[in-house]
Amino acid sequence: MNLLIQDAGRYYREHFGEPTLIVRSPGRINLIGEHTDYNEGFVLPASIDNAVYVSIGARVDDQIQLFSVDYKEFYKGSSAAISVSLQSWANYVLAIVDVLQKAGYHCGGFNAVVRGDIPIGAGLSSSAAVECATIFALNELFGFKLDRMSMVKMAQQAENEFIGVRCGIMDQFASMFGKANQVIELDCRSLSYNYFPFESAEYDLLLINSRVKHSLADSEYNLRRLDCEAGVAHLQRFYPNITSLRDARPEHLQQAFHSLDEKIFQRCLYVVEEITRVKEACEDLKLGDFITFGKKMFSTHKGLSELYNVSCPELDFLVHFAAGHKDVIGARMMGGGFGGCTLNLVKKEALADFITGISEAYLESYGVLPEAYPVTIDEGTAVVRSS
Ligand code: GAF
Repeated sequence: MNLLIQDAGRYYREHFGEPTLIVRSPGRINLIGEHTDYNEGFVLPASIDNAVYVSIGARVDDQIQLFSVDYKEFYKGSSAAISVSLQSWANYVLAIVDVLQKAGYHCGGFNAVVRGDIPIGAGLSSSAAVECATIFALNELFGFKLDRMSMVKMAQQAENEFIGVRCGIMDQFASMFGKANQVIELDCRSLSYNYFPFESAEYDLLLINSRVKHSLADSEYNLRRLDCEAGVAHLQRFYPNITSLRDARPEHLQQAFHSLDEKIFQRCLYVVEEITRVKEACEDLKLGDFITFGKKMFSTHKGLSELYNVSCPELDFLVHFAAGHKDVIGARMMGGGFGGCTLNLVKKEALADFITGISEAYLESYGVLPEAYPVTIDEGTAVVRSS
């Protein structure tokens, strides 16, 4: 059995007795479509084999008692009085209890143990995984009968309101709806989606962790959202039918540009171009045209770095190195930005050589050895053990 499931069960037994169930929720990658989700665009995520495990059981009182195996810390509080904790890891569980209760789903007391192997701050959505595991586990434990999409929306709301990050829906959606070996093309406006296999005999996906820890709660993420909203408000003066950047074309931006702030224009241009790029990139992948797809990854990085300004020197260095390697056909920063991982599309037989080369170069420039994780696309949120 998976060692992390064992840990989640073992620590639960040590502190609380026998758990009722253990839920697994994965982290995610996103092949293309960055900062498009909250602009009602398209994204192409997939759930991965790194995950969070939550073992859980009900209590007779209204207490919430949590133990984090990774932080080696307890949290104790009452489900009747949820407030933000100084223990940041616990807040992702509390955020879910808060959103459930505000929606009328009463949570009794419960014990839970949290264990995971998603690198924190690496842009792989460890926080969304904790939220999804918690809401899935509480839904089972207290019989709320919520469907997956409702849980995704509530987990996003928990992140927006309790944690204070105005994230889009992608991360919680990917963690909840992922399928082994499948990527998900999600329309963030209609929330319609379809799966298709990511299959290549020639290329592998590889994550390189810059080990620069990003924090989405840092105001920059929320500021980008405000910039997009300012752009839409401005465009609406010329084009009343534009309700989000999904509706805008580069020509609209050019037309409105004479009176639009340069920075806002650049932010909007990136988003508008990226939304189109995702649609085209999905077609490339469906046709098995990895070379064209890879070129789009580089274009996305350029836009994120130069127009949307969410990269950092370390991520730019990693992408630049990848671009100069003959067996890497695509690379870009991934996720919210300001640190975390790059995603690389690399010839299978060149993986080892690329990892050695990029590690040595990065170490020499930044004094830090980056981490390399070959990507395995795995199942989304599920109960992995019940009593
Ligand atoms: C973070 C957010 F949580 C997502 O909603 C998404 O906006 C992403 O950054 C950028 O594409 O992961």
